Amino acid sequence: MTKSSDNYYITTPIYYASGKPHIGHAYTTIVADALARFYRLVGKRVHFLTGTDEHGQKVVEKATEQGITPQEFVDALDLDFRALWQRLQISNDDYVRTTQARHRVVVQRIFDKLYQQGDIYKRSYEGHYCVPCEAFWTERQLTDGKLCPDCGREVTWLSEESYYFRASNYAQRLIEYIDAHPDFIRPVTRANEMMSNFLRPGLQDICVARSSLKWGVQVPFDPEQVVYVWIDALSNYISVLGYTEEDDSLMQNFWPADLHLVGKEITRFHCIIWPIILMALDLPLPDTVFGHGWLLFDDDKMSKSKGNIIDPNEVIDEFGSDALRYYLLAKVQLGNDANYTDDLFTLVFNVDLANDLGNLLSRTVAMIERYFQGEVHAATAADEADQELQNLALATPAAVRAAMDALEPNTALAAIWKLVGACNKYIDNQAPWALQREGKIERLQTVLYQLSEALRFIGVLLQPFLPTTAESIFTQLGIPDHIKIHTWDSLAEFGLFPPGTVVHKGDPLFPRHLDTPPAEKGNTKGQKV
Ligand code: ME8
Repeated sequence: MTKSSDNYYITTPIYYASGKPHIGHAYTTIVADALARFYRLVGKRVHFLTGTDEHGQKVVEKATEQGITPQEFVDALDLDFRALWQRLQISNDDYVRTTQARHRVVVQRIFDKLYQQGDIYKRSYEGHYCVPCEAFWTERQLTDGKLCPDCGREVTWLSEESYYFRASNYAQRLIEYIDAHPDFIRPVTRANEMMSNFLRPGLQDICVARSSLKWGVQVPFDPEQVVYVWIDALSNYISVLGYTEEDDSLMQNFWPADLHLVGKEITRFHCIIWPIILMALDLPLPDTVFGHGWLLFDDDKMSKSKGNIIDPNEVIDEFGSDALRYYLLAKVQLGNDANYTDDLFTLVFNVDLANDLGNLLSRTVAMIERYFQGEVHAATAADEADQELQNLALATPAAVRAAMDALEPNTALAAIWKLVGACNKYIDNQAPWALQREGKIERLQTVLYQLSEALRFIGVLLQPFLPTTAESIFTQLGIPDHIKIHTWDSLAEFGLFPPGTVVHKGDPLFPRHLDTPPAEKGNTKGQKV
């Protein structure tokens, strides 16, 4: 069986369960969620995976500091991650933890198979090692001859007997693969980086098991050794699909993945180590690995090891989950770095969400209540302005689809906001209050019908991005669930909104924030902690 193009498999990195989730983790997961929801909306069968990476030295150290076992430590963090995903309405279909038995057995089988076929061998090794990043570096890669090129901390010298993967055997095949598959590594700048920094200079064999580690998956034929982080972590993408299990229907249906969405700092692992493991296992490679940019704070990367972290829970407490989703989806271009500041967040909240979208819904619903006791009446003859609004609404789904296919959620939201803007302009130009004053009731009914229908389009289109808001739009418009006009297919026609529907004004979607940004009120959100 080969994977159907109707099936879509998307993954986030599995996040280290060594510290609380921060806004960087939220960013990747929200983007993946918007894509997963979008492809479900257009009718694909989606498998969306996220999870936590729970092994490694850092976990042992942190657990020891707290006087608890590594398992207790990761169990507590797992709850934090899951709680955040729930608050952010993340619609993952599965959640993997590398401490789960289903994952461990697959890692062991993979390790065993690669050893049996000669891709993994044992030798002793000495090298520069960065404990926080859990990575070995060559002399050449170090900054100033002693610092980790990723986090800038001092490395230590480590010597031990370990298992190695013969990466060098696969380098040429991988170079040819990347050359032949321009969509495999995106954006293209990352593909160029991979080629010039790592592949063309020649691949060194990769350490895949360590005797100095105690917290991890045991090497099946050598209990002194533990599988080193990357083979363990990367295998999650297939361990959850039941690779090597008797029932491999998930594997058949969803592998290869359509998209591994990752931060740019781990592109290397996903575009070099993972593909060669897959080649060695004789499995197809994922369609795309996308290495997105970083959210920066004061132009510096937010990260647990640097301690300059923004807690997404605080942002949600203050502005709501959809506001955070909107900001990260609409104001960050996937692939580029972006600065996060409280001031910018508040501005975007007030302008795009409270003013543009929130007001559009509340004034439309308020006018229908004021002029027609809440009832939406049928439209009569459409004039040029009506036609223009209708044409834009009908063109927007294709624009959103093209943007999502191109992995540009910001462009998709810009297209939706163009429609929102056109609706607001339509209200200003049509001036329903004047139509009422002048007794032009039929025209008034038409204008309010056009707006209700355009808002239905906006509600449908917003579902993947702002799920709570989309639901509120449907509720306030009075669209009952059983009428199937919130589906993607229903956007093929403008005019499906049923006349006679009664709208219900609800709470404002986004109550305006007049406050000073939270950081200035003594709250630490957005400050280095
Ligand atoms: O690397 N901006 O886990 P991790 C944007 N366990 N995204 C950010 C970010 C920031 N400032 N900080 C983190 C690991 N991220 C491994 C992955 S996968 C088989 C194993 C996001 O907890 C981004 O997706 O350090 C980044 O790649 C990931 O979190 C790193 O999470």
